[in-house]
Order: sequence, then structure tokens, then C-alpha cells
Amino acid sequence: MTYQTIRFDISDGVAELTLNRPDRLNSFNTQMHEDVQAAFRAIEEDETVRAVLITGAGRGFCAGQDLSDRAVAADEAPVDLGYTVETYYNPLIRKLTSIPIPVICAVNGVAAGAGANIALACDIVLAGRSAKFIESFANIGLIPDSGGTYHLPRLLGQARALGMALTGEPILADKAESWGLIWKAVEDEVLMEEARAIAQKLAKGPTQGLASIKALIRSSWSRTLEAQTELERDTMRRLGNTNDYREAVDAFLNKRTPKFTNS
Ligand code: T3D
Repeated sequence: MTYQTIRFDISDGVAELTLNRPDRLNSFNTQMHEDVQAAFRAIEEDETVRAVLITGAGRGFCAGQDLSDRAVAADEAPVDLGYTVETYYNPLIRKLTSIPIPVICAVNGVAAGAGANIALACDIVLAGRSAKFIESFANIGLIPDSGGTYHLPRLLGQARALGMALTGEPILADKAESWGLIWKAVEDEVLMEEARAIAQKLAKGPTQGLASIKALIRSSWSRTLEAQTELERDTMRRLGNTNDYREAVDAFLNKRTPKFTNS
């Protein structure tokens, strides 16, 4: 498969996807949506892939929708934004949050609009210190789509979510970390090294256990403590029967490194 707007590579169990329209700050046009969807199809068809790493080329991570596709003359009908959201952004956010392998995001520069919310939908978000997150939708009369109105209040609480979304004020990487918006801010020079190290570690980990952690934490918001703890019991029972659990315990007792087989 040839991609026009992303770089995509699978190596050692890690699929690395780089948004690659740097002259437009990696904003999404239709081709990039199609390329990203194709890359995720490739990820799901390849059983060797056990972690995904997403980043951007150049000085930005992603500036959301390419607005040059959105200019309409006064006498033309407006673009149906609901169509793009339904066809591309919503499926991507649902994929990132439901795919049963960890998704790491390395935010290498500005993440604005849907670009910010795509990053925030990933499981582990690292950002270079020069990166910033901008909920820029309010500036153009829109709302934080791509899961923004869902993830922001859950990650930040309502006061910060509303402040960020209503003002469109850029939030720098350090503040994003201290607010709990992201996992970690790191020096720009080591961003990719650290992100790849995390992706490689997770790709070598007990995949079923990691998938269950992701699924249980992400779905916990809609459950009572009673229901959640029942699900924890059932999941522990299932994972306790895996070869990976047996291998991990044996490796621990014999003071060796476990070799996980995703079985
Ligand atoms: O289908 C639908 O439309 C619905 C879905 C919508 C989802 C959305 O994401 S809506 C939100 C769209 N995004 C934005 O509103 C962000 C627009 N961009 C900016 O506000 C700024 O560019 C940034 C704050 C992100 C970065 O500012 P700065 O000063 O670092 O860079 P710049 O000079 O503004 O941008 C560099 C170039 O990228 C520039 O082009 P030029 O002048 O060098 O030829 C700029 O026009 C271009 N660019 C940046 N963002 C976009 C863009 N071109 C098209 N679309 C963009 N979103």
C-alpha cells in the first residue's frame, strides 16, 4: 500500500504512523483521512502489531481539519461538517479508544482542533516541551469534536475543560502534564526516543492483559463500582488462564525476563 499523506511502518511489533503534510501543519484533508483509515486496517490485519505510535512530521503534530477545504463563496451551500465527522473523525476516535492494543501519541508540536483531540484520545500521550494543545474550535464557531467534549471534562474536570474550550487558549506541554491532560512532557530532543521505548516495551508485553487494562479503564465511566469490580473479577479469571500469566509468574520466580506470546 502506498500512502500519500502519512508515513507508515511496522517493525518489531510497533506500527508507527506519522502524519505527513508538514506545510499545512499536518491538517487533515480527505486523502489523509483515507490514508489513516487504510493504515488502521493494515494494523488490524497484522497480528504481529502489538502497539501503535502516532506522531507528526515537521514542527507541528496536527492542526485538525484543513480549513482550505472549507472556504465557501457566499452563494454556495456550506460543507456538511457532520458528514466528515461521521465518516472520518468519529470512526478514528472510536478506533483509537477501542483497538485492543496500546496507542501512544508523541505530540511533537502544536496540536489544534481535531488534532488536539485525536492526541487526547490515545492511551499514552507524550509531548515535547515546545508542544501546545489548542481547542481552537471556539475561534471558528464550532465545538470540540473528535471526542473533545467527552475527553476534556474527564481528563481535566469541568472548570478547565470549559476554560480550554471556550477561550481556545494554548496549553503548553508542561501545564498539560501538570493538569493531567497528558501522561508526560519531555525535552523535544528525546520525544521520539522515549515514545518508541514505551511502544516497544508495550509491544513485548502481555498483550491480552494490556488490552484488558485499556478496555476496563476506558469503559469504567459508565459503570457502578459494584459492576466494575464484578468485571474485574471476570477479567482476572480469564487472564489467569493465559499462557502469558503463567509465563510471567514462572519468570518472576526464576528471576528471568518473561517471554510473552500473546496466548
Ligand atoms: O469537516 C470538518 O471541517 C469538521 C471537522 C472539524 C475539525 C477541526 O479540526 S476544526 C478546527 C480546524 N483547525 C483550526 O482551526 C486550527 C487552525 N490553525 C491555527 O489556528 C494555527 O495555524 C495554529 C495555532 C495551529 C498554529 O499557528 P502557527 O502560527 O504556529 O502556524 P501558522 O503560520 O498559522 O500555520 C502554518 C501554515 O499551516 C500556514 O500556511 P502558510 O501561511 O505557511 O502557507 C497555515 O495556513 C497552515 N495551516 C495551519 N493550520 C491549518 C493550516 N492550513 C489549513 N488548515 C489548517 N487547519
